[in-house]
Amino acid sequence: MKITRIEAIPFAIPYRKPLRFASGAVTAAEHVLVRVHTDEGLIGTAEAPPRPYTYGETQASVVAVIQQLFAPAITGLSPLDREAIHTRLNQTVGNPTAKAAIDMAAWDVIGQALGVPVAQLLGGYTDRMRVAHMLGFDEPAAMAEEAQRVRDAYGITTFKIKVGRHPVDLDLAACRALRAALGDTAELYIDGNRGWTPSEAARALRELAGLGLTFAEELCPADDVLGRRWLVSQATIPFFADESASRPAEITRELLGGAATGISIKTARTGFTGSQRVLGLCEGLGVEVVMGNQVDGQLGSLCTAIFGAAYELTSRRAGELSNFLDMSDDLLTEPLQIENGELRVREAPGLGVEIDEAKLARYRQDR
Ligand code: MUC
Ligand code: MG
Repeated sequence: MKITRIEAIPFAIPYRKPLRFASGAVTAAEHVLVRVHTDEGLIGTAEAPPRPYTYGETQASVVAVIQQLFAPAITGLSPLDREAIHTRLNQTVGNPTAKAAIDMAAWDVIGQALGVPVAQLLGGYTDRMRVAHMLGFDEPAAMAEEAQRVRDAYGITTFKIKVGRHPVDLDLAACRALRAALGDTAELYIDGNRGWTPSEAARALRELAGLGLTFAEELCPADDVLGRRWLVSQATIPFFADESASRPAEITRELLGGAATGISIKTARTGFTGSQRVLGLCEGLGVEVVMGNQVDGQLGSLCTAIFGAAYELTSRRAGELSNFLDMSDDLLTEPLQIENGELRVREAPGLGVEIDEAKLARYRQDR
């Protein structure tokens, strides 16, 4: 079986409620649908969510790099030749979500060809993940109200609170409001998207010490090299690296340098193949992981759940799988369902998804 062509289709679906965080905001899912076609007629599908403020990619750059560089580089290879595919893709630096979408679409083809769901091909640990919901910037009372609504509607009891604002006290008030509204049994953690200085972050962690937060993520930039080590050395909860450490070498540097004690794995940027390497590295180093969300749509969220469900280590924590709930629509014929705080992977071969062509025609940006 050979790859014959790769489609990169830009589409835009508005969010009902924009997600705001310290490094940016998402008001519409301006993503790219990637389709890997083969000479056997199988088509693999995945989505790339460009995040200019995180990786420098845009919707137009994802389409261009796939059309101009990646498709010509890997056409003619078998989807099974993942090492050859990645060696060729990595001749171009950067462009993580474009590479990841091609990787996951190739795995979709492999699963379909073998008649096996990708979660089983990857590891087959379980068939579901617990879901964590991400709360973007808002007034403390509104954030608490949203969390209660999501808990009551979907059974979700783990929440990631976006912080990194100024004044810092606004975020501290939001964290306290959430704990008061949700009670002691809810699991809460914070993500600063590099918004604070190390000293602001240190003060925030001290003030939040009694709140029972599970961990903190990217409170200050990794480029504050000594400041971040100073912060992590005094933190009494794990400090997770997300956007500062996505490639294995970056992860090794941050962990061994004392600038992080846990790692967020995002299939949106490392696909399945790269995420396997990241997971193995974290396992070998004895480091905790969380399945993170790149503000993915349903297809991307399902990919996160598929990888997370495949392994024991990634299944320990709730995965960030619910951003799609705020989108006004999506492309899958069969929408994802979150029930009792869990998202199940599918039993069909590959990723188990079908694209609604009428919706794609409506939301695509290139016609
Ligand atoms: C996250 O965990 O940081 C927001 C920006 C981004 O790149 O990912 C999201 C969520
Ligand atoms: Mg993050």
